[in-house]
Amino acid sequence: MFESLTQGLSNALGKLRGTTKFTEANMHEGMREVRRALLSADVSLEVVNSFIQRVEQTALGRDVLKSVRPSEQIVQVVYEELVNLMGPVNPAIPLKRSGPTVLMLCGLQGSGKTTTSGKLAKLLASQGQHPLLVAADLQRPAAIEQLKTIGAQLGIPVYSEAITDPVKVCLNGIKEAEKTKRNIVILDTAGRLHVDDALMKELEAIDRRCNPQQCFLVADSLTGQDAVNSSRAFNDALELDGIILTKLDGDSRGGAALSIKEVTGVPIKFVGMGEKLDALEPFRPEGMASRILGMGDVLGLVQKAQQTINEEDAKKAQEKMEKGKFDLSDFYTQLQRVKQMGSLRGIIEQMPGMSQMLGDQDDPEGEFNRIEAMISSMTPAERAKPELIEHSRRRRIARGSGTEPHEINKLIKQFEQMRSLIKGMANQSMMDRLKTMMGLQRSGALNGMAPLNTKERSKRGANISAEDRRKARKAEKQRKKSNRKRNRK
Ligand SMILES: Nc1nc2c(ncn2[C@@H]2O[C@H](COP(=O)(O)OP(=O)(O)O)[C@@H](O)[C@H]2O)c(=O)[nH]1
Ligand SMILES: [Mg+2]
Repeated sequence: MFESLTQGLSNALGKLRGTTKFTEANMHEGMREVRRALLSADVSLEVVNSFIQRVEQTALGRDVLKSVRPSEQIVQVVYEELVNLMGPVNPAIPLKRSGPTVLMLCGLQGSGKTTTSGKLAKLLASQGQHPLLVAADLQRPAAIEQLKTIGAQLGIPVYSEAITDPVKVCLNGIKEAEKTKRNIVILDTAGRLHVDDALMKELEAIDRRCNPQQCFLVADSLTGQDAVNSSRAFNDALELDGIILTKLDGDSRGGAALSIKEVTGVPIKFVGMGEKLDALEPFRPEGMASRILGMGDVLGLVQKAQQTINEEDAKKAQEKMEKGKFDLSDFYTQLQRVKQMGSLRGIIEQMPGMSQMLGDQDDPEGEFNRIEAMISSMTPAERAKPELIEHSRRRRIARGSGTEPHEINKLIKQFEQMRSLIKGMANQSMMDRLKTMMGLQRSGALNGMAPLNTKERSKRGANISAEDRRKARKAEKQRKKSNRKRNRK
């Protein structure tokens, strides 16, 4: 994910790092490189220009040039501005107190609506909700079957009807949810290859008649600026509440991820990270910015780890990692945990230093198993102090694990590098930032999709009269419009 963008930015920022004496001129030069990297990542020109301007202004305003470590400060500023560019976002889905909460998913054909409907249902079900999927794509005959298959896999009911009016299917689906006590309805609507009038009319009719609490656009990140442009069109017609950006797992450039919020005013709320039904994550700009700058996403990793292991364990591992007190035994434990967590590629990318260590393997599973075999052939003393491992020990370990002595050597070298990288990160102020977020996260404040408490819910207007809701929608539309105007400037 984002390989070419990360590479470009790290080259650009790396050059700045090599500078011993900082001046306004060479910072400007460095920013030119950053600009080039963003443009070749297909970030839209207007977004790149305002981004660079903000970074320069902030850096100069903060007197980065006079600071002790100007190059690191600039990385910090770029990180903060990336976060600002993509955020703020609250991926929580407010639930209605009575009656089903309706979520409408729309988007172009092939963007991932049907898959994402299933993923979202799974995520919500895992949080104790009771979703119902509604097959409202009546354009393609196979679409209903596709959703039914997904529903059967997940054990989540799917409502469908052999008629041609999608509005009716949606309305009946909502009635069905009321009857069968499902508290969330997910509408999987039809798409077209391009934005066209017929599609927009159909979607507007569903929006008007079903009055969904949230309307999400599903957009394919691989289509870059096309995704951004079509999002603008969908938002003009439907007042989107959020964007679900799919196929980020295959996106090496990141142009849509970086541009879409700035251009449309609509935040990304979830990201699709793979074809499997568990590959949907609430969007966190901080994690994304860290990943883009090649620093890994410690918090995201910890969140995922918490789903498989207990909190105490995760806290300990996190602290050890931050302090750099982390030996091969810990690493071994981590590897085994990681194996329980699912998609290895994704996890490797989130772990600082890990992707450098494993390289761009086609078969990360196989490489994991080799590393595991090597470490399990070491004695506890060797794991704690890899420097003990000299020639004859190396041969013994290689024989025990069915590998070659030079591979043992390589593993130890790379482990040392990874350890110093993590330790280095711990000294940066960005780490403090992550730690603060960790604190928030433990207290539950970042648990994206947990239903809001009653007080907050009524504040958000989830359970108010139709008249009030209309007024609120009008005001919201106005706000979004002026947002858009501002963003277009
Ligand atoms: N790699 C990857 N593939 C995805 C993701 N989301 C959807 N897809 C694939 O994109 C294709 C189209 O998805 P589908 O849900 O049928 O799109 P729809 O036409 O919008 O309903 C399918 O092959 C999905 O498996 C994702 O996040 N990552
Ligand atoms: Mg579909």
